[in-house]
Amino acid sequence: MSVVISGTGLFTPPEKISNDELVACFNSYVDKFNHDNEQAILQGEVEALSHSSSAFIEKASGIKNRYVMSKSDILNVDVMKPTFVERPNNELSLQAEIGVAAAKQAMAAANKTTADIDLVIVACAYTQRSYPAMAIEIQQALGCEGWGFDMLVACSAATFGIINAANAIRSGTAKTVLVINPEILSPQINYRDRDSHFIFGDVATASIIEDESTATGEHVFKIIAEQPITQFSNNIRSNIGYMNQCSPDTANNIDKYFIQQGRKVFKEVLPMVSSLISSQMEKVNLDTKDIKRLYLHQANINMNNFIAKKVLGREPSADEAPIILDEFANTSSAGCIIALHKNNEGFSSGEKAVLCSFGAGYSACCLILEYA
Ligand code: CO8
Repeated sequence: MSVVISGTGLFTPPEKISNDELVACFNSYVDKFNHDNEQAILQGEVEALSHSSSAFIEKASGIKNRYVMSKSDILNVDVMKPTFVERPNNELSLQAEIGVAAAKQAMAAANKTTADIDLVIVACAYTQRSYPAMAIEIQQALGCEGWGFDMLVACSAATFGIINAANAIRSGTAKTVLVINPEILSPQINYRDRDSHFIFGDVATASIIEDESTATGEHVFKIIAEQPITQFSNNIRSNIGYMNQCSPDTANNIDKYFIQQGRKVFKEVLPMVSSLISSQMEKVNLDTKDIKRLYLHQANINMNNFIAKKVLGREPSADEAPIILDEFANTSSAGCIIALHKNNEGFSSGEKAVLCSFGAGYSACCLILEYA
């Protein structure tokens, strides 16, 4: 049996924020903070804040823009977070809504109807609530039978989700699986933190996973090798969670937002990912010249160029290691799926690609794909 990815979908949020817009708001906040704390700063009791810069953001990360589900209050210096009207229980949740939009595209690309789907996996960095599962809400919204569950593995959720889907197909508990990555990340960003205010955007992606014998999509990728790995690290962490309300003194501290030691992550994750990809290529006897394209997790352009150079043994071209960071920013688990979705043309049967995620946990996952 060969399991394939037979279709993908991408939901792009309605609003976008350029680096210049984000930096203008951040710098207004900094000026206000420094003005309001002028005396304390002069007396050395409070540290003055520094401006952010679009040039730094683009050079350090490759990010020029990000899409968000709710823009206006992110750029309101008195709020600096997205605001959403809470929906009643009888309305589709926001996260389910964007998941459904991406799922419909993936099903159309794979020539599948809701009657074909017998497992829905929602795999992402955060779910809007713990239960009922987002996957079960989406299953009902689409009208699918079978079963569904949610799983969280931060930036590696999509690839871990695809592996879970493949294993369900191999074990016979499902035939055609919808893996959805509705990443609403803007609520977890500390927009008052210069080091991280620019990193993330919102998006949703989806993939159809099935046995090769039933696949009729235009672009079908066979999974010929796969390996997830994890290794505990506090270098990317958020302490947000359902128990926060039980510790009211610390419930709103900044550790409840996304926090990372970016340099350490860079240094520790690079060798982990390079050796993971090499080991999977070895498993199926592939050489650097055999890889046509690398669909890498999209956190940082310099990181991706480094990994692609290591895997290919030369500077990667834009076609060999597509970057979507400039338009979408870091979209956690969805990043490598966006790269695949937007760059699935130009393959001949038998050509190989690498789909690889890496991120918080640490977690990483490499799939070697063969164009069917
Ligand atoms: N504007 C101007 N200057 C700045 C800014 C800014 N916005 N930010 C920092 N600087 C300054 C710093 O203060 C520093 O100054 P100095 O040298 O005087 O100390 C200088 O610029 C350099 O700072 P850094 O060393 O931090 O800059 P880097 O070149 O390392 O770039 C990055 C920072 C872009 C964060 C980079 O380290 C990076 O991308 N690292 C890898 C991160 C990564 O891969 N993370 C994993 C992905 S996250 C993930 O897994 C998802 C988690 C779950 C989702 C969460 C949703 C919210």
